[in-house]
Amino acid sequence: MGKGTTAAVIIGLVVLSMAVGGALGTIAAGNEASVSTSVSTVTQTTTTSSVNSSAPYILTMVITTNNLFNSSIGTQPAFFVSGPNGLESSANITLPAHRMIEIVIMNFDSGNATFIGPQYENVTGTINNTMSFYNNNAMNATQGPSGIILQGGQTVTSLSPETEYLSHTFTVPSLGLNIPIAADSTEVAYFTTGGAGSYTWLCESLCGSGANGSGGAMSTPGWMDGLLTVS
Ligand SMILES: [Cu+2]
Repeated sequence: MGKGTTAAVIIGLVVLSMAVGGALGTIAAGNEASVSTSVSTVTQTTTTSSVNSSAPYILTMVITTNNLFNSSIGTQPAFFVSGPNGLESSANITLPAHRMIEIVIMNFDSGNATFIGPQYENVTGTINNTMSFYNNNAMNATQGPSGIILQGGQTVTSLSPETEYLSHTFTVPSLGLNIPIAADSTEVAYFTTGGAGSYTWLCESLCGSGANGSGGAMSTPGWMDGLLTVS
């Protein structure tokens, strides 16, 4: 919107505001009450969005549980990518090459699952091999309509099945990246991408269906695995 248009909008709003005020004044006069009229103007600021390539690229992933897989398996947990159109499939995740990535994982799964091996309890492939996790920060319906519990966070190098419920992992074996995900938590980690390439990402916990938990979501792209393309 050009300046000329903005000025026209402001004038239009002023005129409209005065007209409404006048109408109110007329009604008020009939009711023998006094109404003060005010004229308000609206100013508009135009923000130019610029991409700062030195800022981290933010990948926000959301894990939800109430996803109908099919009628025989029922619901399964799934990773989604949060994007401009809401929760999008995680089957194909694209990241920029040679860039610091801030990965935010919001896990709404309260379940406990067994990791395929104890090595997946360790954070690897991130800056300092750490991540920060924030528990009990979900909007909690038991705390009343406006209840939000924030109890701080912790930067860790691993999770332990003795102290945390372990839900999932976000693992890219070819990049040495492994982020264990605690139940009901939000986690943030940073890592840098190298050159272009396509890699499998997957969850290394037995969170799917079947006798050993490796079916359903665990073997389906867009649920607990997919392709990560760096380009
Ligand atoms: Cu999983």
